[in-house]
Amino acid sequence: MTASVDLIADLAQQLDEAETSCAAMQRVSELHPQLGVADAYAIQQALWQIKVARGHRSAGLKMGLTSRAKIQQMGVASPIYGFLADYYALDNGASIDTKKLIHPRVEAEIAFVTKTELRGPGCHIGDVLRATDYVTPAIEVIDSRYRNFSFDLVSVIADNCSSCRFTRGNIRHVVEGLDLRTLGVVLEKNGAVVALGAGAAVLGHPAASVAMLANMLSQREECIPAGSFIMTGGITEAIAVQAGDRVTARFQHLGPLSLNFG
Ligand code: OOG
Ligand code: MG
Repeated sequence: MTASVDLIADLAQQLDEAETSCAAMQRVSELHPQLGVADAYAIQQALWQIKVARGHRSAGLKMGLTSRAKIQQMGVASPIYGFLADYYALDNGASIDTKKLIHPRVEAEIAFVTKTELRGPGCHIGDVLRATDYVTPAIEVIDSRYRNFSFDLVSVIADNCSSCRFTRGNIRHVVEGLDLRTLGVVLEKNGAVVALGAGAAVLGHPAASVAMLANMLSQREECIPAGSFIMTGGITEAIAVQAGDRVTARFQHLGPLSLNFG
């Protein structure tokens, strides 16, 4: 780490303000080119502490940039992780006020809920499937706090991986008998198909994304606790939305989810 505690706190504050005031900011790596990945996760942690101090609680964890479609769209080729705060969570079918967001995009994701702890290093797909309580579909709404939705690895990690809102299914699907690699998803905007893919787009198998999360967390002596909700990353490229749009993600076997933007 190169950044001082004060700089980390200051950048977390700026990112939080960009979110709450809906005003895009300059990338942290432009403001401070010396920042590295460890600094970026420290800024993300400081941002989390700001939310906690405001009374928010954890709603789980997420992985990002885990599919080729996402990597190509954003130009950043390294998986990343971030936190999910309770106020991100929306009911299926909810309406989202776009005036409270900067430039939202939606993603279709497969999510896991764990029943036992997962700890790296060396965590693999088999460990994840054994530790899985159930899987459920999710739509994530991302909203980069950076101008033009443009960032590099350090900047997007600091910005908690553009996390903003999500909705998830409430039916619990056991993994036994589900092939998460061939499980298809069709993403629609205003009734038209805008993207489609299958679970294998995410690191070959969405459970590999959870394993990678456990392995990444082990680098800072942390684990995925039992009972965690984890989003594994967008299967397709993210789709920009604006007021008046309705988005539906239709997951094979897992059912549909929708969000409305007003
Ligand atoms: C970063 C967050 C990526 C995903 O599912 O890949 C992400 C971004 O693209 O803004 O959430
Ligand atoms: Mg995502």
